[in-house]
Amino acid sequence: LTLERDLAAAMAANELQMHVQAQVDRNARVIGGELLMRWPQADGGMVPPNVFIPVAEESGLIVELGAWALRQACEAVLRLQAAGLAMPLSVNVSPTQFRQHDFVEQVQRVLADTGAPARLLVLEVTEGLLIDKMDDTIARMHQLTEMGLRFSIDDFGTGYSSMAYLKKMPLYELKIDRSFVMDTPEDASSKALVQSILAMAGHLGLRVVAEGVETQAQADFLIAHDCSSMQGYLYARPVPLPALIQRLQGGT
Ligand code: G
Ligand code: G
Ligand code: MN
Ligand code: NA
Repeated sequence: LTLERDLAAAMAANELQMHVQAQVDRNARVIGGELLMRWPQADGGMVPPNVFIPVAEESGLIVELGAWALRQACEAVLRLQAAGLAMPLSVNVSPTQFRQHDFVEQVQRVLADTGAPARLLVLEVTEGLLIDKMDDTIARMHQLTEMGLRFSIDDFGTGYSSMAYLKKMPLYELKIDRSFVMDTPEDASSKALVQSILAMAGHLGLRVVAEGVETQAQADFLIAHDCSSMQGYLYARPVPLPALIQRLQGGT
């Protein structure tokens, strides 16, 4: 309850931040990024999102927080574009946010308000979105896709849903969960899972982002199996947007 109250206060005081973690291609060139929310504390620490996002989900604060995140994403896209670095950015959309009756209108409004191009926004959703009202969810995804937005399945392989949804949903990309990437290339079953996901995505014409890439051996394995892009500490940590722009412009 204290956390919930503090989060609401932090949001009202404009204390939350969005960091961006670069995504790279097989040549380690930055081709996009994921926006990740940060809640800095007065003592210099951070409350991690895996602590406060669930609180926000339960209290309903996620609706306001998610709308803010979407606006931040549009503004980040525009700032990159203005710096001559146009590239798609991904933003996490929680199931509660996606299920708001006016979610499509919210997205329309923020695109109109900011002037951000829809084609540079990728919405990351999880398999949890498909637990109920799958037909409504898919219809809504089609509406957003027609507006130019693209969808990515986050934490792919960790949910309980049937893979039948892969045929029905208008998807752009899968993100291989860090828990699978972590144990490659040493662990035989992780290797087999990652290779299978990459092969399946290839057959379905989906891009794949591998998450949590920390070692060159992991990267080499992923590249050898045609993974389209990588995200992880090996390449970049989540940083404030100006730091990413500086890195890309300065070549540092
Ligand atoms: O940023 P990590 O850096 O710790 O993120 C942890 C978790 O929090 C991830 O599962 C991520 O998807 C989620 N998360 C981070 N930022 C956001 C956000 O803006 N919205 C939602 N819904 N989840 C987020
Ligand atoms: O939205 P999602 O669950 O995919 O959030 C990505 C999470 O993974 C964030 O918490 C981000 O800070 C974290 N992360 C990104 N790269 C790495 C990495 O290389 N190693 C580890 N351990 N975590 C990472
Ligand atoms: Mn994500
Ligand atoms: Na993930």
